[in-house]
Amino acid sequence: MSEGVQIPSAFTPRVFSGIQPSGGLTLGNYLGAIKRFVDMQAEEFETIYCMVDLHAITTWQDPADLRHNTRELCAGFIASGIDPEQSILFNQSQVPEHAQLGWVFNCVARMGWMKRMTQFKDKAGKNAENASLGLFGYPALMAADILVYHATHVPVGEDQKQHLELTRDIATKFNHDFGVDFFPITEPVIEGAATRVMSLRDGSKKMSKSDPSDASRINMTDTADDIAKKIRKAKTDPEPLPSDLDGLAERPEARNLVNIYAALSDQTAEAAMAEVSGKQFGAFKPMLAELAVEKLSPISTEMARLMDDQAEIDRILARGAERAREITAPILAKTYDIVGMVQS
Ligand code: AQP
Repeated sequence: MSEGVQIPSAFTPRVFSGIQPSGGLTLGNYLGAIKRFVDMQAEEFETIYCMVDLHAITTWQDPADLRHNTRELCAGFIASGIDPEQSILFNQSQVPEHAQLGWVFNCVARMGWMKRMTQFKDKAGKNAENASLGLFGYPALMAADILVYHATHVPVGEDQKQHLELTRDIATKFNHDFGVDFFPITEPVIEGAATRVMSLRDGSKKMSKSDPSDASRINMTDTADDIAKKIRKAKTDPEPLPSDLDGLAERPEARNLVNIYAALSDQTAEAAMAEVSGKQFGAFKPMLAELAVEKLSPISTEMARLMDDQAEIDRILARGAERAREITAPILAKTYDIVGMVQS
């Protein structure tokens, strides 16, 4: 069982999480989310993992790219260790109950709550008037993604914490408004040494698949040479690594590389720091590059192999959607009943 994970007793321990096919998978997605997805699959949870394509279109996606990225993401999940027999693996648009419950939650969530969401502000930037309505409503759909399974636990990176709090607020308000105890109050699972992997070019910015600079991120499909080059060129400072983590407090780029090293070597940041303290970046970066290549190359090789048989990926997604709907259809039907929709 992951550290600190509480199981609310009335609901089946069930994990849901998703990733947007809005680009290729990054090291941030892998360390912040997918590694945890794999750990939780090995524990006593039902695990449900989704390619959230309805979320992806909240910003412009070229249709051919979206199709490719969805299949590649599915390959990335499997290559990283998600077993499509053990877990339910599918893309969101094939399970209509996500969008249907999302509409109900649009009517539960309050404008004031949504306006406080920092990710909307970050993603909409200075041109918020021109952002899609979907981008603004994104967190209500995310609450539906989770609660349409009565999921009890959601492994995510640090950036999703506020959306998880909103999911809890929506569940609480729904239960209160209708006098029921129908939706669980979901626990976020934000664990590991790299819950927020930062850009390799700017330690104040999250590593992101849609960052215009490819040098800012490590893609899960990067070659060994690309990975080594990007780490070699990663922004750092001239000082050697300090003796403890406190010494990294004002050095975000150095802290980021140490966190990545820790997460890739399955250590705490403290243990990794003890191993690398005093090293110059000239010595530390090759160590990190070697470790990253050792851990990521088998995944990218397997992704490429899986992408050779896209019909098989589509079969996995269709089967996953069918299994998902066995859970979502009765939960949506009960929600409609609670709300007072006549279903004849
Ligand atoms: N840099 C990161 N560090 C740790 N975790 C991260 N995650 C994303 N980036 C990092 C986690 O990955 C999961 C899926 O995220 P997502 O793709 O659905 O959305 P996102 O957080 O908006 O990711 P990106 O890469 O920044 O996508 P774009 O560029 O399209 O907006 C989540 O659990 C997230 O926390």
